[in-house]
Amino acid sequence: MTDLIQYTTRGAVGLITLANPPVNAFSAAVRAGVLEALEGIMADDALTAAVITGSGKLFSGGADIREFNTPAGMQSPNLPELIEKTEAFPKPVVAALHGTAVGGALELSMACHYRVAAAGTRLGLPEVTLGIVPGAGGTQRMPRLVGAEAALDLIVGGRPIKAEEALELGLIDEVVESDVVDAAVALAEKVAAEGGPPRRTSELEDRVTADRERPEIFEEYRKKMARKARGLESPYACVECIEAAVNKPFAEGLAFERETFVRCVESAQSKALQHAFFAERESGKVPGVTKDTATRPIERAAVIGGGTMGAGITMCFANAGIPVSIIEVAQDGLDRAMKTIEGTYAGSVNRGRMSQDAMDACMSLITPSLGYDAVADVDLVVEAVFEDMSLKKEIFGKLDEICAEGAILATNTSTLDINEIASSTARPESVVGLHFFSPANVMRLLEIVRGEATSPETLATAMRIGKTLRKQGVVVGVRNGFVANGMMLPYIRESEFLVEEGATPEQVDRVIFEFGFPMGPFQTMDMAGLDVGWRIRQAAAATRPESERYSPVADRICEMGRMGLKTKAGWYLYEEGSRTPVPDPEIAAMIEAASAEQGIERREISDQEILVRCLYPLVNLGAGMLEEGVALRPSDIDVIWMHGFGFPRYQGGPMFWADQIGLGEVHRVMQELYEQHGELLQPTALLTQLAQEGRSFGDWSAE
Ligand code: T1G
Repeated sequence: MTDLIQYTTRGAVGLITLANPPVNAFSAAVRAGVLEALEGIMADDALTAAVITGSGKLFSGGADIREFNTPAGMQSPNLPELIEKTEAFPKPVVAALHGTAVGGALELSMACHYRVAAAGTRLGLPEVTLGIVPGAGGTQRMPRLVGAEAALDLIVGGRPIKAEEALELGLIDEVVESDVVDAAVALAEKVAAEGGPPRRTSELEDRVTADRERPEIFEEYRKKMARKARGLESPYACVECIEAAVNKPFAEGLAFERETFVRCVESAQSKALQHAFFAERESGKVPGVTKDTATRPIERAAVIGGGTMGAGITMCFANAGIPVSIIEVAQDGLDRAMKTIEGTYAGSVNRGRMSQDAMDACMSLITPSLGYDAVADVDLVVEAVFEDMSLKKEIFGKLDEICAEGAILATNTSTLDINEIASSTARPESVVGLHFFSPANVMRLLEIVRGEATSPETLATAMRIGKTLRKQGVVVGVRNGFVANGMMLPYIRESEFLVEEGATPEQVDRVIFEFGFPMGPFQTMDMAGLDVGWRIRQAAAATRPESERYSPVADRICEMGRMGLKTKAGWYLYEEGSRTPVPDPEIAAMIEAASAEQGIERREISDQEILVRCLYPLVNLGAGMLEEGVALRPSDIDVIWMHGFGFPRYQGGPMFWADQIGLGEVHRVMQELYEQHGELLQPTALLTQLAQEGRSFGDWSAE
């Protein structure tokens, strides 16, 4: 037997323990080990039952995703075979669940005859998030245990539920506060003593028989899920499998599920979603920082600046249960900040997203403070004042004097040089960038900016606090705009050039929306506020080469006082209380005038050209950042764009998406654009090199 399975007996019960760290994934060896152990229990007349459990912090994270589309993934016994043999086992099999039991792990549990879970165990079928369907009977057994409607929520939603809710639904049989293995052994002995055939889930027909009378639930669910499932295939595949569970005999439903799983797991969407899964985890691996790198405990924090960002960042700490002071220099600013925070929480309570108690608990963790005394005993300060280097340096100088030794000083700057800010302190090794994205209490992306002097300990602490704040942290280097906003520049610039050349803002936005973004560039800019970009362009004006093409349209919109949604006018018009963008003939006329001024003859522009003009330069610049070392790996750039700007996850992020097209083609088009539109679109050396060598970003690494 493999050492990935531990086996022992408890009285007349054979106890099988999964021992495949870190998540007890059902690799080929684990599957073979479980089957071998079951066969041993079958052959031993002294044993009357079996219990399956997991070692470490969880039961199991399910099938081994790294084995997808590999021979190991299909190596017998594959998961469906193991699950079928478990359910057919002649002696009672009880699952003892703790921590997390998801995917194939929950599928195996549903094929066990009984399920006991420790309180708080998370149970779910997240396969839809990987672009597949549960492929080991989950879509057939779940409806038989909890009914089709609950099964739809669990399988199409893909989110785990706690054991207590699972018990109410009928998914499990017991929730225990005591030792879950002891409880499972006791239940196994009890069931064995009662005799009779084990309770097989596939034979439970009451729920599906009742659901067969209500075919409308599936159409109603398809309507309900449409917005969130936009562009996705696997949510609809999940619904079809659950429908099959209700309308077909078990064996036929299982066969339908299997062929649906095979179709999905080989799909481009699933490959992209699997890439996204591993990319998010890879981003936590940073040169010079290991699992053994010491980190500093962050028990108290402070935020400097009570503007939109400062208020949002303050909420991040409160939401994570960390006491936090928010500091402003004037009472009215502080009052405004607290009003913003209270209003945001109240909005969540009104929408039912948060309980009043939870809001009160968060508010109790937030201390408004005038002046800097509050930073004397905190472990981490995040500066979030507006983008002025001299002000930031003055603040960091003060923080350096007042903060305790070892406190980490972070800046939320989105464009300024961390190294220069650090130079205003005597502790540059404790200075790091924590670049949040607006709204900071919602957006998951956190760019962790590593300065030249930032110590591994400071960086490791920043990465850990990012996880504590439930952010998707990505470590980036120092560059104007770092990676996220830096790559936004060509995306926005080309979209503005396109409307001067003949497209309309609404056409560009439609193309990008249809590609899978939540909204296009013009609507995005209106939502974020046009003044942000305007200030950045004004700051950069002095250094912009005369020869460089520049679109004056955005500046002219700002000069009219149109700052986007917040002024009900920007690139679009907005009616009172509405966020729906309405094309404005005045802007269309202004764009046409700008085209004429610049001698640009407007032309019909295809959707494909719009897509390529907006996204290929973004990929090209990403390659440049890899060359510069500002981004550690292509998949980090994918994570940044998925979590920072809503790049559709089922496209895998810009670099993965470009790989699927082929860098030879991307380079060919970039070369054409360069010849047509000038040096801003020159292919970077890395893109050129990879294209010439027939390689992909996926097989490039900085080493
Ligand atoms: N397969 C392979 N590796 C996995 C894995 C999995 N299922 N889950 C996690 N890992 C790796 C992960 O890449 C990381 O690796 C390490 O384990 C720790 O992960 C037939 C076919 C279980 C809640 O979708 O949700 O079953 O970076 O940092 O925060 O229907 O991992 O250390 O090298 O996330 O403690 C369905 C995916 C599979 C669950 C634990 N299962 N995993 O969270 O650890 S498809 C999932 C998770 C399936 C059947 C189908 C989480 C976790 P490294 P981590 P964590």
